[in-house]
Amino acid sequence: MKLVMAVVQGKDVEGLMSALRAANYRATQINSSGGFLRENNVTVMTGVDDTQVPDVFRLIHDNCYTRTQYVNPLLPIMEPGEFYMPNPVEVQVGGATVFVLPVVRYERIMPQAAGGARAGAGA
Ligand code: 2BA
Repeated sequence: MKLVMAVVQGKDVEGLMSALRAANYRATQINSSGGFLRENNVTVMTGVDDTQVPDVFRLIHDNCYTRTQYVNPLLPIMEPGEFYMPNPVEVQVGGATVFVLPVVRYERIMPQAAGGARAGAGA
């Protein structure tokens, strides 16, 4: 089994999650942000059989798009009276940054409450 972790742009996450659901993959999304742009992105985690990894990559490929963003570089150290005109730098972000990790153990722990009642359901 493998854990596929994909860092995707927020604009693409709904499409990707719908495609994963439609193909019967379980997935979890975690809000994250990139260390470079400091903008919100989303990390999608899905645990799948080894043989399903290429299919998950296909769904990511089909639903995540490359976009151009502009970053303002950090201000340089300036002498009094110096003038600095920031020059935004263009960067290409995504489709997706994907990591594939081996899973040592996968378990869904689903104990039933005593007597079949739902825990915390009240008296
Ligand atoms: P960010 O760190 O905000 O990076 C956004 C985009 O800025 C990157 O797009 C890349 O085009 C550019 N960039 C990042 N670091 C740079 C640097 N030191 N110098 C010049 N340009 C730089 P992507 O490569 O598509 O990455 C999108 C997001 O994926 C990243 O957002 C980050 O959240 C995640 N990511 C990328 N590589 C990663 C890695 N090795 N480990 C963990 N997360 C990663």
